[in-house]
Amino acid sequence: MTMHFKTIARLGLSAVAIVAGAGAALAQTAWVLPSAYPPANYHVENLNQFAKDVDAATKGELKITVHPNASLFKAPEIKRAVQTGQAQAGEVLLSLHENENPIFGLDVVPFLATSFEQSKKLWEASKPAIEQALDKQGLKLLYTTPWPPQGVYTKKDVNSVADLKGLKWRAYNVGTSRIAELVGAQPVTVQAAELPQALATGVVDGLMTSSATGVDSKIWESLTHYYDTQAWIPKNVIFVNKAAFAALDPAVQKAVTDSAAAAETRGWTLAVEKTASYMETLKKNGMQVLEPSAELKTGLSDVGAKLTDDWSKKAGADGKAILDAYKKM
Ligand code: PCA
Repeated sequence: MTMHFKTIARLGLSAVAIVAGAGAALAQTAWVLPSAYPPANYHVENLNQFAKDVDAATKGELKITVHPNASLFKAPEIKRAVQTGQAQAGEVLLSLHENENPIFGLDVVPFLATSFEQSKKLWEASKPAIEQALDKQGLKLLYTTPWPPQGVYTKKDVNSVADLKGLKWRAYNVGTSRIAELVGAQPVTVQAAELPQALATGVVDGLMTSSATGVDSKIWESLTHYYDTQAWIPKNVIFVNKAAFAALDPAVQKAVTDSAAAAETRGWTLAVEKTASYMETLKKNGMQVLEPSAELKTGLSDVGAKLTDDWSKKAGADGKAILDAYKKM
C-alpha cells in the first residue's frame, strides 16, 4: 500500500501512460479515485459504473481506478489529496468539511430536509454556492448522491433524549459531535471504515447514521435498536482536480461530465431503492426497527433547533439567502 501511495504521489497530475496499440501509440490517462466507503455500498457501486462509463465513452483513453473503503486515503484526507493532486478525483461526505465553509454542512442541519425530495431541493438551492466554493479550492464538482435518512442506533430502549445521556456516541462530523454534547453523550469520532471495529470493541454504543451504514457495518452484531428518526440526509460529492480535468481533450472532458450526470441520476434512484432494502436487511438480522416516540421526537427537534441556530450564525447572510431560496421551492 505504501508503495502504491508513493507511486501515485510521484505521478501526481501527469499520470499518463503510453500504451502501445496495434501499430499506433495511444495516449492513456490514468486517474485514481479514492472513496471512504465499502465496495458493496451503493455509492461505490455507482462510482464503479461511472468509471466504466467513462472508459467506454473514451474508448479506454481515460482509466479511472476507484479505491474504496479508505484504502488509499482516510475519509477526512481525500479532499486535500485531490486538491493537491495526489489523487485526480475523489468522493467525500461533504459535511466532513463544514469547518472550511459552513455551506458544506447545510445538508446535515437536522430536520431541514428529511425526505429525498426535500433533499434534492436543498441541493438545487445550495449547488451554485457549493460548486463555487469547491472551484475556489481547485476542485470541479462532478456529481452528488444522497445517503439514506439518519436514525439512532443503540443497544437499549430510547424513549427520550435523556436516554442518550452517557452513551459512547460515535460522531462522523461537526454536527454529530455537537449532538453528543447537547444530549450529554461522549463523542468519539470514527469514520465508516473503522466503525465495525469500534462497535465490536465497544468503543461506541450509540450513533446516528443511515440504514446503509448500519448494514455495511453489520451493526446487529453489537447493537439492537434502530429508531427511524429521519433527521437529515447527508450527501457525498464527487469531484476532480481542476488541473487534471483541464489537461484532458475536450471530447474526454465531455465523456466525464456526461457520465457524471448519468451517475447523479442513477445515484439518487439507487438511494431511494436501497433505503427500503437496507431497512429490511436490518430487520432480517434481528434489529428492532422502531418509530421514535413523541417525546424522543420533541427532544431531537429541540437539539435540531440548536444546530440550526449554530449553522445560521456561522453561515451569515449568504447562508440565510440559500435557506430562504430553499423554503420557497
Ligand atoms: N453513512 C456515513 C455518512 C452518513 C451515512 O449515512 C457514515 O456513517 O460515516
